[in-house]
Amino acid sequence: MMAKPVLVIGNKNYSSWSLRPWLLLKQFGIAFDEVRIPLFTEQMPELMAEHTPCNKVPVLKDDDFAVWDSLAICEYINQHFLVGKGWPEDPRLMSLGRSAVAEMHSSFPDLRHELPMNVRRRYDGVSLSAAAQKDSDRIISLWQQLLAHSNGPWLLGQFSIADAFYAPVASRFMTYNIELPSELKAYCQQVLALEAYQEWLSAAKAETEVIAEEEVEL
Ligand SMILES: N[C@@H](CCC(=O)N[C@@H](CS)C(=O)NCC(=O)O)C(=O)O
Repeated sequence: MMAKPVLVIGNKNYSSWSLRPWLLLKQFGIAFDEVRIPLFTEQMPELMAEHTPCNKVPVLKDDDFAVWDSLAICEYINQHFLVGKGWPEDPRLMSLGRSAVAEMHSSFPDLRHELPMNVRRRYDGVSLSAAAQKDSDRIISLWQQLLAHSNGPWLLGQFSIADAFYAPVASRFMTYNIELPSELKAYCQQVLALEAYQEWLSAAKAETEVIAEEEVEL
């Protein structure tokens, strides 16, 4: 029997990068083991060195082969475990999805900085800087474009890598109660209602670590 892949992740409450491949594997019913490494602790470098020289989660281990970086991992999962089902078949829809995922990977620094993922908390009355508001507005128009093109209910029609990639944003929008057009609020609620997301949330609630820099004080 082939060994299950192993996903090395960080704290479920805070690690937005880890959530992406974890959700993709769960949504597609791929069996895997997970190793959780507490972020920003003294033991993290030593624990990580066992898996990769890159001191960052997530990392996917397939036998003794390691892939790091959430985007590379999702593409590896797509090729090796999902026979391409991580993307829609329609080439244009797939390219739109790839553009959206690349944009998520390389953009929105102000939103990420001001609204760290914190799945177990709920805030009211957060005010965004102009730069973070611009990031948020861009994500809103991007989601609207994808949903209009695909007809939903997921960003590219069926659940895909794009939804896994934007799940941490959906989580942030809900955590910080960000005002959204009604159809996008419904999209975020749909992400949070996934059984897999609920499993992640329960585990996050059971975690005891608090990373002060990731906790927004109003
Ligand atoms: N671009 C990387 C970013 C990974 C990343 O920054 N991971 C954070 C946790 S969410 C981390 O491991 N930080 C530890 C550190 O920087 O020492 C990816 O997509 O996987």
